[in-house]
Amino acid sequence: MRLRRMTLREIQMPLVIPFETSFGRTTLRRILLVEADVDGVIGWGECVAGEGPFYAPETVETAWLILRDFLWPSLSGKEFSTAAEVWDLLARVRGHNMAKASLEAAIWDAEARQRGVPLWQLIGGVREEIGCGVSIGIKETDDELERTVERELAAGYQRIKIKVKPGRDVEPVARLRKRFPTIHLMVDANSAYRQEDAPLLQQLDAYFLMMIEQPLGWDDIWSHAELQRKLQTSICLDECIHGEEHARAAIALGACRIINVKLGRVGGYTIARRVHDLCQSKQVPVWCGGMLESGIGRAHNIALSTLANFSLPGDVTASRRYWAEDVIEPEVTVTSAGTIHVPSGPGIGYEPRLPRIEQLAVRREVLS
Ligand code: NPQ
Ligand code: MG
Repeated sequence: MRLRRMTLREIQMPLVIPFETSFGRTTLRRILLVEADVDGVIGWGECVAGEGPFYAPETVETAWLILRDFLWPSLSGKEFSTAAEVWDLLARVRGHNMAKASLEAAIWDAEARQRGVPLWQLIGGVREEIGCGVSIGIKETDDELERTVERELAAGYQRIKIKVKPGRDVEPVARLRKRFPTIHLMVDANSAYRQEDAPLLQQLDAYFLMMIEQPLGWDDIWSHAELQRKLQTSICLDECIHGEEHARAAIALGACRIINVKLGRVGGYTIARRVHDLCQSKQVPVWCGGMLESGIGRAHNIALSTLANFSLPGDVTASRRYWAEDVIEPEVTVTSAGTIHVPSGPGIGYEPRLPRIEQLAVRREVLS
């Protein structure tokens, strides 16, 4: 196999409702799509880097530059026998996992299409239906939050995650727990707290949360280990886990009991599978995180979620929770049981709508 051509496009899509986290508010997503031509077969990937370096260091601009100036030259003209070899070919570039993942995932899609098999089967997935949870942004009032949770539960979603930040934490959780005593509930702080906040975070132990996601520094595994010793509630790490080494360190140190896996954050399927396998061997459950993806990234998240140890519902939801109109056909839909049926077609199993993508594109570049 050889990468013959790589087409980068930036599309811009307005969210149906703004999404607020402890690091900021997003209303418009700038999304970098990668189209890879592998021996004449087209595969698609999505770069999940943000508009600014506030969740992670990469941005749409840095990813574009790295893809064009460093990843394309690392792959073009190179022969490989499977997408599983792509990670090693890109390894000379340090970091920039979101850029790497977008290209690697596109090549996995192309390989699956070339073989005529669903990508989820090619990566070793074991289930044809995945469980779904929702991630709810920070709301101005508890009333608004409560109404939103009510609506998502009515839609069938299996667990509710709310974003928290200092000043919007214990009270909203207490209120939700009172109103919904038995739901699967969790919080995500996106690194908004410090070690000194341990007493405040300990108050959350009273509400039987499934987990507290990434309360402390985005790259600080050690402090999470100290905090986990003081908490009954399980810590789940997101931002801290950039690869297998981080997962191994975090588990060994007792910094978390659950790990959120995102393709972009760990650099693609090869490392996502290594993190998955390691966690499975240590009996640490994983689940698939979300990055407000278009249908392309969403489809990849669905494929990833079919691996055996993705035993908790992920942040993988229906297209229409985010977009008025998605860029894939069909759109992603969720059953009333809060599940997604994994598609059986080749590759990611959804068809990119090229005319729609071109219409949304504000920038493109073809490398060949
Ligand atoms: C998380 N996602 O699990 C992330 C955070 C996040 C669905 O909760 C632009 C780019 C906007 C990256 C919003 C969810 C984003 C973003 C949220 C990442 O922590
Ligand atoms: Mg998170």
